[in-house]
Amino acid sequence: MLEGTIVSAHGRHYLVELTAGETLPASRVKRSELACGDQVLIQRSSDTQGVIDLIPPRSTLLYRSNDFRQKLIAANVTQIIIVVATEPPYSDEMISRCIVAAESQRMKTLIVFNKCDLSDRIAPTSMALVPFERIGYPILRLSAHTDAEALRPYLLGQTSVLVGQSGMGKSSLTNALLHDANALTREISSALNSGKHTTTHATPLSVRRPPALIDSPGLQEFGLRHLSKTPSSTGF
Ligand SMILES: Nc1nc2c(ncn2[C@@H]2O[C@H](COP(=O)(O)OP(=O)(O)O)[C@@H](O)[C@H]2O)c(=O)[nH]1
Ligand SMILES: [Mg+2]
Repeated sequence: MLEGTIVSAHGRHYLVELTAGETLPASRVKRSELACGDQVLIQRSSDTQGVIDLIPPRSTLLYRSNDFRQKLIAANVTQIIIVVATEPPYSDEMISRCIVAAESQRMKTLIVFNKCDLSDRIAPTSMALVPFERIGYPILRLSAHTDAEALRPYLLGQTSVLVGQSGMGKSSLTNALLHDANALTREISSALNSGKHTTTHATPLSVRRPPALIDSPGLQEFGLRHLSKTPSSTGF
């Protein structure tokens, strides 16, 4: 039995990074869903394929849900990084929902205000973020194109997931901070897309440590059906 971490999830097909550093495509026999960041035990079924056998308990699980289904975003993360930008327009409600999801799992929250190189657009976005800053959520202003490194100190000692709407710059930040991210993206595509399974949704991409950083597909909505409004279950 080998130990590993799920670094990519496509339906029931996963890519697992083994403790020795090798990545292995793997499937899951049972129906339960797994997420990027899950620590698993895996059995090799061939030189190039594994079967996930056991998922030890998760310390945190970030997911969204509506009346019909739930969608896992990341497991075992300690910090949620909400990415917004000068453009395209973003939704305040989405930020609030991400914060609620993070608080319910007792995760740290950081808001990254990206694309600050587009200086003529900074002012209105800054104003819109003031309420979040006032209630205590740190806001880091940067540009993934010119100073993504500003984010690196915040990643130290944390396992982080980047969340936010599509187009905000999550993948740009990931690529800028993780040198092998592009290579790993290609590796994941070829490992998971070969064969009969076609990709039906974007891949959450988690990349080799350090820093432990998980990219995620753009959110259109963040349903919180699984949380009740009472203080005890949300942690507020
Ligand atoms: N000007 C500018 N454009 C950016 C920056 N970061 C990302 N972009 C652009 O925004 C678009 C969406 O970026 P992407 O990383 O794919 O966003 P994602 O959907 O959140 O992963 C791309 O065209 C990027 O080149 C930035 O810091 N400045
Ligand atoms: Mg992306």
